[in-house]
Amino acid sequence: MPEIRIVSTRPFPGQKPGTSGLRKKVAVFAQPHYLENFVQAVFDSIGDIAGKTLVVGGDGRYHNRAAIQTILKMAAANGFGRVMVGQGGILSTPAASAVIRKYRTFGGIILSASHNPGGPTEDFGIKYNIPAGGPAPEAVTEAIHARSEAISEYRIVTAADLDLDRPGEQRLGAMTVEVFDPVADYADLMESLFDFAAIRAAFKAGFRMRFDAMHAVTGPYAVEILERRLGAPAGTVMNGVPLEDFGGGHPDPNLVHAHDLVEALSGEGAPDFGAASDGDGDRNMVLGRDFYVTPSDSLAVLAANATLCPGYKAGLKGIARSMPTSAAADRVAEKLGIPVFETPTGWKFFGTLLDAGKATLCGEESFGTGSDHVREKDGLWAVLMWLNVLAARKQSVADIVTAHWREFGRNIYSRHDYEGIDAKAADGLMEHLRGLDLKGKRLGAYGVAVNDDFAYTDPVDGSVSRKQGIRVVFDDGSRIVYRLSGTGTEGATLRVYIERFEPDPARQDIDPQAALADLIVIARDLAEIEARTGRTEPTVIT
Ligand code: G16
Repeated sequence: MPEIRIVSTRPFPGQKPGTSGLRKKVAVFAQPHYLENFVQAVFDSIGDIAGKTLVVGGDGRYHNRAAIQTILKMAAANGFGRVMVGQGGILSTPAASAVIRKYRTFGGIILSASHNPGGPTEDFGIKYNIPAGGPAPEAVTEAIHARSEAISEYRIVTAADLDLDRPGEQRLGAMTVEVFDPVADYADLMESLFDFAAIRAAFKAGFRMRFDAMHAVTGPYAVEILERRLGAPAGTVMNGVPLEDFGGGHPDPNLVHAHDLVEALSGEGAPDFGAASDGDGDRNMVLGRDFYVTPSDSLAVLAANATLCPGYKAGLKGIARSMPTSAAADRVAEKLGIPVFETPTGWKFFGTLLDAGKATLCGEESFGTGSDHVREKDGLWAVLMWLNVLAARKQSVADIVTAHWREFGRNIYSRHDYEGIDAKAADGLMEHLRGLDLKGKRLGAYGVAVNDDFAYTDPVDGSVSRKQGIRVVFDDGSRIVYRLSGTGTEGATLRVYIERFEPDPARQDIDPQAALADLIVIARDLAEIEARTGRTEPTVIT
């Protein structure tokens, strides 16, 4: 039996999970006791773990394997009965959620900093997902944080590292470690939801796509599902080999960072469909030939077409979207006669709605779409749902989205990010906005109908979350929303979300930056962005 060591430690300040877990630079995580303290705080906060099963895996970024070895040794010392580890330490976030649920485990630990870059000088992250498969709700993350501030010791066994590449069972003291295929269960789940025969037939008939895995975790999943099970030609998956530094790129599927894909999808002769996913496989970006689908529109289009997919034939119970996400999905919900829920940013807020059967589809403007099949957003799921819809409707992406606007109207939408700004300046800017009282006032051509800091009461468990973003909603339904990102590791990122509804088909085919120009100026002036941050332009526009 390996020896269980009880190691004295002292709290590290700031082990507070953000929008999705604890994200810091690798050097922070790699310092002695840092990861150990956080993992012990998790184990101390989640109830009786004796003999239970835990799922562990990550997006394969630098430090993934070292962190997994530590977590395994701590899990054994803390009394877990079994740990299921994705082979090679790999497990996409949605696949982890699927496995946690399928095998009725006591939750899982996912190692990822999502779309943030990886490598020795870049980012790392860790989060605990509950037995339902979703990110821990705020009550749990707050308990973990509180525990991390009071911690004085952690438990770990002294043992040799385990072989994470050899499938099957190994022993670590009284605990069993099972190394399993990270792709198979997930691929089976996808096959149960979508019309693989129709998609296969479309590929056979010449339909072409590119999937950019961005050298992140979805490579092996996409090759198995798209190229092997659906018969797409080899080479459909680009950048399919997961690398510890994602090939030096940002594994962030947006128009800036997935530029290879954007290029591949432009011009005559380009493929019919393009998609990309992020570091840990939960985000997605969808493109047609020379056509970008905003995540907000993607949610609305998928909701309107969901019954074309076998897994959603019975219809949707409801739709949930985060507050800054455009109201495009609300118009679909209205037509379908189903409820729509507006939650704070963060997938964790969808969990109670999905568990209670109140919502079937969820989406966020931050390139997140998903359903009640797991409790995380799911990049490849969204890609497959689009493929199913395209195979069933036999129209182009552009035609489907344009027809959607004609039917429902278009919520013209854009997000402007100011990345890496001074944290104090960012806080000052938000405080300035909080101090404004704009209701009833006029800004340019717009009268202000609502001006508040968004607060949310969960309709299932009654929990309240405040300070979730400053809203300026105008009489005609146009909006400006401001929030600070909760996922960055350097300085602060200000996000400004701008939206206007356009019911007139003759005015819908327009560049969003042009259509929103007056609101963009109002948004910059109101927040005094240039004076407070020194920035004249956003770093990323999506
Ligand atoms: C995480 C959360 C999402 C959230 C996103 C953006 O995504 O899971 O629910 O919308 O962060 O958060 P922020 O605007 O605070 O940066 P991911 O893909 O980073 O895990």
